[in-house]
Amino acid sequence: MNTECVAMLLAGGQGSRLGSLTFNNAKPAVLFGGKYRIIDFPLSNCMNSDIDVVGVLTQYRPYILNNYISDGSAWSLDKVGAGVRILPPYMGQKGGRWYNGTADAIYQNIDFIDSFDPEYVLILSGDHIYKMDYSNMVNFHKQKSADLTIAVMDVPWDEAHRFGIVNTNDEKRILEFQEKPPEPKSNKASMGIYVFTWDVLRKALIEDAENPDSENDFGHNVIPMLHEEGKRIFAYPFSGYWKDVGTIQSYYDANMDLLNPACDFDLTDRNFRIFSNNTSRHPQFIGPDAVVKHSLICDGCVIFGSVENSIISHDIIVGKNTVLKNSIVHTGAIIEDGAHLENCIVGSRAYVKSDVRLVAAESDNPAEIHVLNS
Ligand code: ADQ
Ligand code: ADP
Repeated sequence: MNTECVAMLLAGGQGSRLGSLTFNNAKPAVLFGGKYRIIDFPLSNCMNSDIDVVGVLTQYRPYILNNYISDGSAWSLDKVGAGVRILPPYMGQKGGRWYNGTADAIYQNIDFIDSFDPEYVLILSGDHIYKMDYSNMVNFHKQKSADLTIAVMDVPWDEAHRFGIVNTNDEKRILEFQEKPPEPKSNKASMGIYVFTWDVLRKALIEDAENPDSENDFGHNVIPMLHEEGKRIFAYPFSGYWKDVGTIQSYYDANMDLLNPACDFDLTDRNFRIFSNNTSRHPQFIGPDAVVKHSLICDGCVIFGSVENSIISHDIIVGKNTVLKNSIVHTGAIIEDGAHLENCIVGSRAYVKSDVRLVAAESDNPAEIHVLNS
């Protein structure tokens, strides 16, 4: 069992920018690419990186997420004494409280991490779509004798203000770190993926918790504090596909990337598979007059109409003479005969009546992607 590095997956943010997709569901449990949920990506990455212990920090509407993670076997995270553990906020002898910032969520679970006596702790987010072998990042951290390693990648300059921004020297040591600066000095962005030497992080979390002025957030507080203390902080460059799907627009775009042949995000790579925990369903049924083009269609669907450039999750009924184009449909939705949807996201169990015609403009404006929910 590998306990040299323990992963902690931050899955507790409310995800309010995903609107109705997170009304009754935590962001990491939102469906993605038809058969997946967002959390499949970090969990599968852990599996592909030989990480055996993953703590999942939840607090916002965790029911579907808990149910979905189950015993972790879908991602081979079910070894005796290790595996995936859901860590909600809890009551102790001194009382209990909700997690404040991201650093507080880890602080409240120091005992959990200590019980594995790890050398390193990997901090992950539950809202990123990417494939990464974390063992390469841990090796980089060791080679640099780092206290903290932050995965970074170049982002478009006009988006840089949404991220933690770093400046490095030739050895990739971080000389400057600014969390979401209004006027970024570089476009090298933190991906919110950190490898910490546990001793260093443990002390930093305690110090941060004792500071009444801190918001207990990694980006705003803990990383700047370690930087000021002169700790060895390095940037691990990542160049593959990575998308933070925190907004409806980025969520829609990342889904559509799966249908874009020019996009280099490949879910068919057998050497780096993404796993999901799906129940068994009947094979999809494509009716006699159905037209299905350039789409992902999952099990349990019954399709009579026309589906083009769309992602259709499980257990969906698409009636006769319907048109579904450039759209994403979540589990259990029913689209009645004759409905017409273009550039839409249809939420789980939505019922779209036959007279519905929603054709959102193909534009970069998220407001124009309709989200229908039940
Ligand atoms: P943000 O994405 O803005 O920036 P944040 O909103 O704090 O960071 O969320 C990080 C993750 O932690 C999310 O998965 C969220 O759901 C979860 N989370 C938030 N609060 C939590 C809590 N109290 N308990 C448990 N989980 C919680 C961060 C970095 C930036 C970096 C971007 C990259 O701060 O520097 O550029 O990620 O996306
Ligand atoms: P899958 O079976 O592919 O994992 P589902 O969407 O069918 O995905 O749901 C997974 C689990 O979450 C099921 O047990 C289901 O009953 C539950 N679930 C899904 N959506 C809701 C919801 N809106 N409210 C309560 N439970 C839900």
